[in-house]
Amino acid sequence: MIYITDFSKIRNDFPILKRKVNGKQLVYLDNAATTQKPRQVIDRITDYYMNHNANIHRGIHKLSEEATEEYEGARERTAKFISASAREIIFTKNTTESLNILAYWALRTLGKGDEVVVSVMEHHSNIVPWQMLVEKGITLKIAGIKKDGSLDMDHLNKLVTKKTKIVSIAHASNVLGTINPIKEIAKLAHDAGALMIVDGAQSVPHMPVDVKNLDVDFLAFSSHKMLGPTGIGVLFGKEELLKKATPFLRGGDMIKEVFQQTATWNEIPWKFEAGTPNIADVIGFGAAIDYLNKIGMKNIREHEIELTKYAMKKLGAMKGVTLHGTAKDKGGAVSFSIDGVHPHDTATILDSEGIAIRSGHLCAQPLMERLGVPAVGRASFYVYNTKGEVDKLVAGVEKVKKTFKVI
Ligand code: C6P
Repeated sequence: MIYITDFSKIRNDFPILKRKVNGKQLVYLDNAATTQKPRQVIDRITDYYMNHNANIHRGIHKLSEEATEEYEGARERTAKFISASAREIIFTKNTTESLNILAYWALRTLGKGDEVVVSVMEHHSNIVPWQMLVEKGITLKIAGIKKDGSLDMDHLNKLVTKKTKIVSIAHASNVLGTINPIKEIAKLAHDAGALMIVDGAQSVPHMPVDVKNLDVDFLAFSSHKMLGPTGIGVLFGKEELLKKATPFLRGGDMIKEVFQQTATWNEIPWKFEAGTPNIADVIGFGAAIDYLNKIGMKNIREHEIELTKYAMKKLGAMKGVTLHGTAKDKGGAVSFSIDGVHPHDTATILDSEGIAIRSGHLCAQPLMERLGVPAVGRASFYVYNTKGEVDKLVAGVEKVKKTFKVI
């Protein structure tokens, strides 16, 4: 187990962190968008293509057996990571696809008079798919937030009724950083007879997440936000629900028997994985999970709390800088505005200093409207970031203020 004091050593595992951008040492603070990859993940993918490449579940030959074993091994590790069983883990393309699979299932099963509840802090991936249901006469209700960016639980309580069939909420906001009380919300949903879906894109990479303890029905997250490759998402679903659900994608590998007009489905989870999957990147994702487990998710959470507190204290003390999202329970995303400066200008000046942040609506336009801003700047942290990098960010923001004469 690596302890918090060893976090500086982690940087050596990430080749990209050595590079320069605009002549300056790269300071990568766009981890909520995607994280960098350690050598261990890159090497695992290379090893797969160099030594084991074959299609899975199909061939009675050594390479196919090895590829299948590695692919299913990654599923086992993913399951353990969130305290689920391997049968409950479906590999998808990303969080967005995972949530769309659920929305398509809801489209087939829900009808007029049914209701779905989300919150105003959702990423577009947890709003736009549910809007498909509105066309069918299903009501989409949006829970509000409080001034500090925490979820308005009183409002949510009022919105969830016997008509509610689905409550779908982000575990952590990609803009505000707010960590929502999912266990409490799941109880609220279940008491009303609704399913609890969680967008875990910004929580699973950053803290221990236990689906059994939270008692959630579905959980979606992405490999690329937790040191793994792009192109891999996860959809966890409780076994009994996955057995009942109709597969959205159909074709090879997801069937048991095919007749001329009908077909029967494979067992879960393979029923939901039609066609040849992204084998190499699932295996790479397995390596990312091994890497995170070595550090320990509790340690990662502690490290990010420390960096976030430090960044919020420093940025929050700067005149003309407004922080968006100051809830007590917060992940490592710090969004801010500088008076009279468009966030794209902020990001451009920071980039000239080698500092990568994200700016824009961050795929959360309803939230921007609620905050009364068109866009924000966002710094987001991960395992390899340091307090020294936060100091560079603060110096960069100072430069932005000077450039735009913000006093
Ligand atoms: N947020 C960000 O910069 P995908 O793109 O499918 O892997 O993840 C979508 C998604 C869903 N929910 C939340 C809370 C998210 O933060 C994201 C991705 C990135 O904030 C890219 S827009």
